[in-house]
Amino acid sequence: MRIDRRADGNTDFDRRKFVTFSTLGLLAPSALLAGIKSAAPAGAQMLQVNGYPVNAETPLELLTDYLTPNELFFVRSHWIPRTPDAKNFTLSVDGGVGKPLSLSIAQLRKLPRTEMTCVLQCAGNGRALYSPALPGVQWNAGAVGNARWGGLRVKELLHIAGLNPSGQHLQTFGSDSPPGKVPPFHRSLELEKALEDAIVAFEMNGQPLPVEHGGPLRLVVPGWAGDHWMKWLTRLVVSETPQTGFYMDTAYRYPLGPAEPGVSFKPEEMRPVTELFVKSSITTAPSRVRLADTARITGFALSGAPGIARVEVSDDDGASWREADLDPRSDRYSWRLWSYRWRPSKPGSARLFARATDSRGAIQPRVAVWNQSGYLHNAWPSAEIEVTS
Ligand SMILES: Nc1nc2c(c(=O)[nH]1)N[C@H]1C(S)=C(S)[C@@H](COP(=O)(O)O)O[C@H]1N2
Ligand SMILES: [Mo]
Repeated sequence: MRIDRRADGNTDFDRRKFVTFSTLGLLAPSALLAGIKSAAPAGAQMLQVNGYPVNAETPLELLTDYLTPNELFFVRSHWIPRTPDAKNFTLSVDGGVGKPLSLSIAQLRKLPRTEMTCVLQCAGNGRALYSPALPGVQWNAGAVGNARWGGLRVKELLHIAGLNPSGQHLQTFGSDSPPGKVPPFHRSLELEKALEDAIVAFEMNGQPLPVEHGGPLRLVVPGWAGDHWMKWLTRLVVSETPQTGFYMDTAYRYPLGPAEPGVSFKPEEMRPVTELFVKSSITTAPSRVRLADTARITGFALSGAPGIARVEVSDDDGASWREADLDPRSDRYSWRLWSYRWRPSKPGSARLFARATDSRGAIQPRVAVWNQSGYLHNAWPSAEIEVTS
């Protein structure tokens, strides 16, 4: 991805360059296409959902690798990032700590390292699939990816800083600044979760964290929706209170009670979106198969629970289910690839549904629970296959 380096040393996306990027020489310059490079299949491209800032999802048929290539990984940025040079960059840790810290990437790299493979999914992934339609970025099912994140445990960092016992929340700040009076994307999460397994990551799939994914440093919050994964992370503040502001008090909240179109909830009748809901997606399925043959269907499954127990496929509208094969590769909170060989029993058009069950026994529902912000869509995916004789 091409980055425009400004004279003031700030790194900025140049949208025109970004959307017409083409190392493969295969992509027609178009304001609606964001190209990709190297690791991705020739001709592959991402779908830019809107023009400003950059929100690009990955077509499902490209999400077939255990690790999603960095260049294909969906991008969700509220504002054009303004990140300091990695050279001048520091992460500060302050608030309820005995010894406030200010650390460069080189210093962070010298501390005990950790790596973790986990899934990153936008809370709004699948919003476009809700009916009635909802405002917000119209994601289909591709605002999700699975990567190996390298960095340092938040727990380690806070141990070095000397955590005060009164801390309850970790406030997180990124360096992107919105235009005019628009509220900044500042967030916090419970300190308990941050200490459990969050990491500050400077690597993604063995490469320095790309700037569009928050480089030089971002938060990784395993099992939780993407809005907690602060990009261009510059400051962590231990606090007794959560962060306030639009992105905490109004956005990224999920209704406590049953939601339906026309019923709206006040912020206090909602709770923050945290853990992902159990979900499978179908990435490949043939559109036709001969009656005498079998059809191979593949996909991935994920959850906010640590692990997927099973994925099943039904060809009779959910009346009966058969287990798909799970790929052996997995990590706590990674996605799980699956595949299924379907043997048709009669000619005509068939619809196959998939559903996942996680390690806590939660089963993916047929219909996603509608909510006014269109978060955490997880209805059964389906594929239509024409059986010919
Ligand atoms: N500083 C900052 N961090 C951010 C965002 C942002 O706009 N600014 N977007 C968040 C949202 S809503 C998501 S889904 C993820 C997307 O991460 P990605 O672009 O690497 O896929 O980053 C999160 N972190
Ligand atoms: Mo998101």
